Amino acid sequence: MWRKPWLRPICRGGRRIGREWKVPDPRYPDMPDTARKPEAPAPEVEEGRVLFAQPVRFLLGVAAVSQLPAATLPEVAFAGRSNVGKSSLINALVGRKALARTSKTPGRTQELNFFDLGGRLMLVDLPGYGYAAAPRKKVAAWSGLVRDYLRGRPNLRQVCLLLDARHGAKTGDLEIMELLAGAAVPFLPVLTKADLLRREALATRLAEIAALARERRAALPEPLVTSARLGYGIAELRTKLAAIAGPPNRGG
Ligand SMILES: Nc1nc2c(ncn2[C@@H]2O[C@H](COP(=O)(O)OP(=O)(O)OP(=O)(O)O)[C@@H](O)[C@H]2O)c(=O)[nH]1
Ligand SMILES: [Mg+2]
Repeated sequence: MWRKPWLRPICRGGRRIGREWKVPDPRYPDMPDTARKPEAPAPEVEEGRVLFAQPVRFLLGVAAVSQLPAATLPEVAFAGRSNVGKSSLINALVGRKALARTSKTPGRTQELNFFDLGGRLMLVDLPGYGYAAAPRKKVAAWSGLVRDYLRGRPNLRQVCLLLDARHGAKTGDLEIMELLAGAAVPFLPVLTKADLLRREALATRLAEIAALARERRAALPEPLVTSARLGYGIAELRTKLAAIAGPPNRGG
């Protein structure tokens, strides 16, 4: 039936590579010949992925220290200036678009919002600081609440301190770093919105923050570069947070 057998591979979508004709594997029609099976992720990366694939639920919003939930799970809080991208980063981590509410205008998050991740880790979305346009009384109340929480929470294992990659660390950030050092709570500097900077500017900013972190007692090594918009650094942050989460709930 094939009068011109050399045309057979071409008719089947094949092409010549070196001296051989290759016909695509019909099971993987889009896979290029050079595609190899992707390497399996490192076990700790896999742990991070599994942790953040757990169901996550909004537990409660807290406007006063007296309303804080029981300090049972290991906790990680997301702190930073207003509009730095705290709520967006939490959404990127858990792979949900609008679990934590985000907004273009600063001052969106006005309470401490607690999210229970699979009964293994509590994520806490904090109101931002440094938002001058909000009523003064309100700002004082938020920052008082955030400070009291950061100082006195026994199960707070780590703070992700978010810094806008375009602006770096400002006065409010340095104050929080001092407070955390005083409370012996470790913090991880996390640069956000990396998609808005060129590569060179980002490298300079990262070096600057790494140097600043080296001088702080409470800083964890290796600041992280992230973009909630593009998903940069999200798997890395998941991996780091998996190291402080509680053990998987077996059989339940
Ligand atoms: N380009 C870019 N924009 C981002 C990124 N992450 C957040 N944003 C934007 O930054 C704005 C603020 O984001 P939020 O997540 O609400 O910031 P927040 O720190 O929770 O703000 P407050 O709750 O007001 O303290 C929104 O318009 C987001 O879309 C990012 O990775 N890249
Ligand atoms: Mg927010």
